[in-house]
Amino acid sequence: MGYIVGQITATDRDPGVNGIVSYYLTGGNDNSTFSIDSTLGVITIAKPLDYEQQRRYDLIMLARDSAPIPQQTQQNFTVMVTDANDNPPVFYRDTYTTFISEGAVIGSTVIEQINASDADRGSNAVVQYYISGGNGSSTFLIDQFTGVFTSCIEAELQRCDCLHADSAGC
Ligand SMILES: [Ca+2]
Ligand SMILES: [Ca+2]
Ligand SMILES: [Ca+2]
Repeated sequence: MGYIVGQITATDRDPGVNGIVSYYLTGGNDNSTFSIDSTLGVITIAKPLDYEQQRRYDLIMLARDSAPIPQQTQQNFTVMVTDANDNPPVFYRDTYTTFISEGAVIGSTVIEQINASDADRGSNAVVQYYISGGNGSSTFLIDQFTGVFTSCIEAELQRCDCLHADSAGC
């Protein structure tokens, strides 16, 4: 807030008070998000911007002289809001619980898929998945991109320290 978005200037050829210009924001200023210095024409942010709420503002500016019967001119000023990475990924479910037989085949899917969404845009919204704890002996793997859980698959045995003592290579 207080960040300068831009400045508008207008000239008026009349001398004296008839040529002193003041600036006003007369339209498109949704939720009073912007303010303008009426003397300098400097436009600043008055309320926090939120790309996820509003991406564009079509402001209408007015330059008016100070004559008793003033003259004025209107100008459009478009503000495009760009995305910042201000949202974390959110899982679709609070918890995931699954039951797996101790005789399950290595490489079988444990949970169909875990999924999270991210309200940002572009690379700010690309979600990758990791197991960050509770996976002692690297019993499980997660596909970083799809979120699919599996028990250790045979091709990964060299980097999986499998719990199954009877599994080849472990
Ligand atoms: Ca936001
Ligand atoms: Ca994000
Ligand atoms: Ca954002």
